[in-house]
Amino acid sequence: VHEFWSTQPVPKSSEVVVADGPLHPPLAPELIPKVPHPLPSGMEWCLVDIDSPNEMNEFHDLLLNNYVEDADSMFRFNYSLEFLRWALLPPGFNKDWHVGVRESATGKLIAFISGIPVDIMVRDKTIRMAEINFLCLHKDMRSQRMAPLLIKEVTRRVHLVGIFQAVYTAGRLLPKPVSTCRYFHRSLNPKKLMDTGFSQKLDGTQLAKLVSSLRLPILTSIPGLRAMRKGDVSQVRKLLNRHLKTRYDVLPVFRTDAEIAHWFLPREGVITTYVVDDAEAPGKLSDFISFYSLASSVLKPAGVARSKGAVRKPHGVRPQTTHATVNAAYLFYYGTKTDYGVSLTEEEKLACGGHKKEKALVKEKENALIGARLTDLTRDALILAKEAGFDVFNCLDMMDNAMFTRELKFGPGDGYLRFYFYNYSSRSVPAEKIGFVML
Ligand code: EN5
Repeated sequence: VHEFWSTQPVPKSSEVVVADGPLHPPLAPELIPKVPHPLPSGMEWCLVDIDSPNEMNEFHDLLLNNYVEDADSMFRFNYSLEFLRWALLPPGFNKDWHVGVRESATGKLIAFISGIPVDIMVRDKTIRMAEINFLCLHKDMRSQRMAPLLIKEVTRRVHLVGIFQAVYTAGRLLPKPVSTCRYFHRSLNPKKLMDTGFSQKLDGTQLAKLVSSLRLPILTSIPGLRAMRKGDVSQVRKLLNRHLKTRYDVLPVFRTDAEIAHWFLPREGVITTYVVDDAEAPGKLSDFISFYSLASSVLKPAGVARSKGAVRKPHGVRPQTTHATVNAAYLFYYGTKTDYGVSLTEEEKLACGGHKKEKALVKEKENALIGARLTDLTRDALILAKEAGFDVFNCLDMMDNAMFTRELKFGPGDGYLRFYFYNYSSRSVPAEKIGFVML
């Protein structure tokens, strides 16, 4: 069934993985081709120079018209130019991993795939990987078996620097996910979400009820919450690495302050990070939370007639304003120290009667504290996102997110995100143990 994937080092769909490890060992240099895989005639490989405004416009355009859509083709991701620069130029990036395909006759960019380097910890092992993203084929080039060529070519370029594992995500089911996460959405602008078909149609009374149930405080609640700045970088690094390592089974390792500065220092319209600067110890951070900005183009506004007379407006419903995009904030990483030094009272210890039970009770207390803190942090993030004009706040059921989604009125979406490794077979990981966010 999988003409391509059955030839690749990934687990079969039917397989139940019981031990972790590479599917093949590192390749000897002489086994790695030194020149690109051939393309069908009339097409050629190119690099997309992320620093070239012209080439970036071409790349942006390709994604704008041809990248990922929801299952009903109502929305398409609309990554901004500044976002793409942020995503593709982290410290240690490799320009050879920004791979394009052009039509020889016209020079038109018709396909793209990218990788960036990342250290991923899978349970107790840390593995240097390529993080593959933005695989995109022009709609006119679909079903020509081009995606396998792009994947093989980026794989070759990753092999050339001595990296033999990769991580990627897709909405689709391929062989074989290490984890499946579901999208959750929290409306900030219910009227616009309804008008664009992002959320369910409601009548006036129902909408009024919904709007009032979704009302948020005007002001954030956590004392000392402020935008992250340069001087916070090394504390955020420690807070984040420790949070990820203590809570999850699959996580990135942030090795340098430069990486943290890149991924977290606020960039207008791209990434927002807030830290909690403790009032009792000014300058000592206790928590942080971040979200990135990713709009979706509205492809088929719900209830708006596209051609004259095609749809009759229901009686009493005024013509709807059309919206070109839905502006979404996506939860990125967070970290908190609230669980530091949780211990049991003498009373609790006595009631436990056993080391194992004591450990379980400590975990339980930590979870309760973390859950309450993350709820407060994320509620403040919702307030900030609404204030900044976002229409919806999205997250997955990964990390500790299930601890606050219900209370903060997130609801499940119709989309899933599956996590995959290339040349690494891993036992499956429950969504709440995934600590790695892909853009
Ligand atoms: C590259 N790394 O399906 C791969 N989005 O739920 C990326 N649904 O927005 C792959 N269909 O549920 C990404 N509204 C895969 C995801 C592709 C995009 C996608 C889904 C995620 C989505 C929306 C719109 C559905 C439109 C019809 C959705 C319901 C919102 C409602 C708000 C209030 C609370 C309940 C849910």
